[in-house]
Amino acid sequence: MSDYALFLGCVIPNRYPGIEAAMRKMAPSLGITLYEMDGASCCPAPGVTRSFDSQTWLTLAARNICIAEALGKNVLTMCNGCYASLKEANAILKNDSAKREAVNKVLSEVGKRFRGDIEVKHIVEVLYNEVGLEKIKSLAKRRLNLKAAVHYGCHILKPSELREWKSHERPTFLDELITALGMESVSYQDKMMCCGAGGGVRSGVPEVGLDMTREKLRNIIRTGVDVIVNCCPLCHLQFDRGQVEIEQNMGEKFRVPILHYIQLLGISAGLTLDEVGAKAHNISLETLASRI
Ligand code: 9S8
Ligand code: 9S8
Ligand code: COM
Repeated sequence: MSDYALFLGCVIPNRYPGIEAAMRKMAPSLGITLYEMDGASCCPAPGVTRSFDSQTWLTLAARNICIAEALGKNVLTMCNGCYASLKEANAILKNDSAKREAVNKVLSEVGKRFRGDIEVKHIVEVLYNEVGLEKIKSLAKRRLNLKAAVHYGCHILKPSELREWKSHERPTFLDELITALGMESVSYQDKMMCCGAGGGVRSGVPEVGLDMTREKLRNIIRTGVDVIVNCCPLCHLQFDRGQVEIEQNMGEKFRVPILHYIQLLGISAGLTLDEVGAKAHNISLETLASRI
């Protein structure tokens, strides 16, 4: 049994509550007990806040980490961006006493102090390294006759010195998690390319972001997949909502269903499309209904 403090971030509770629902419903069978991080804020988003003011970024991230420290639990996140902020801030604060003291001076005003005694983990990391592929296979009750295109996203892989994956250029962990469910994971051109949303691009220069998303979608669609699987709610948003935006603004229609891996695992273990939050998706999951 592993205990984790669940860090939701912003996009999951506000846009895709089904990702949280799938996580909570799957936790018992994964041997995970979740604890609530009351009072947690935005992580804050690494590619945005950190780029503007790294001191503010570090302090806000430290405040969130303190909530998990008070629970005495490691942090579990389902978002690449939240993983990046909290994992990197945690490493900086553990190793740099001057930065730690500066942050703690501010945190003392709200009665908090960074101690440095917990770890930050991504759900995919926990599934691959701790739960393990054999256990995942045993949970896959439904045989999903689906072909998937995996999108890793940037922050789950880089910076490589703070990520323990075997390869950061040609990773396979997410593909292996897919094939463990009896599905096929295809290779496609520029698989490791950014979705187009990160670093504030989705908000600041949406046409640039959508141009990148369209390129990825074109490369993916050529392989004839049924679904795009991600492990980051911002990538999820960019591919899901982005398809509607591309159709409206660029006149190109794709309509490929998008699933976060924890939703896919949930469906494979017997959850309904409704239970993993299908209604919140812009691109209907109905095409999957007949295949599962
Ligand atoms: S929180 Fe606020 S904007 Fe976001 S989802 Fe993930 S990155 Fe952290
Ligand atoms: S890719 Fe590039 S920066 Fe990031 S992780 Fe999630 S959003 Fe999509
Ligand atoms: C991407 C997060 S997951 S951010 O937009 O780069 O901050």
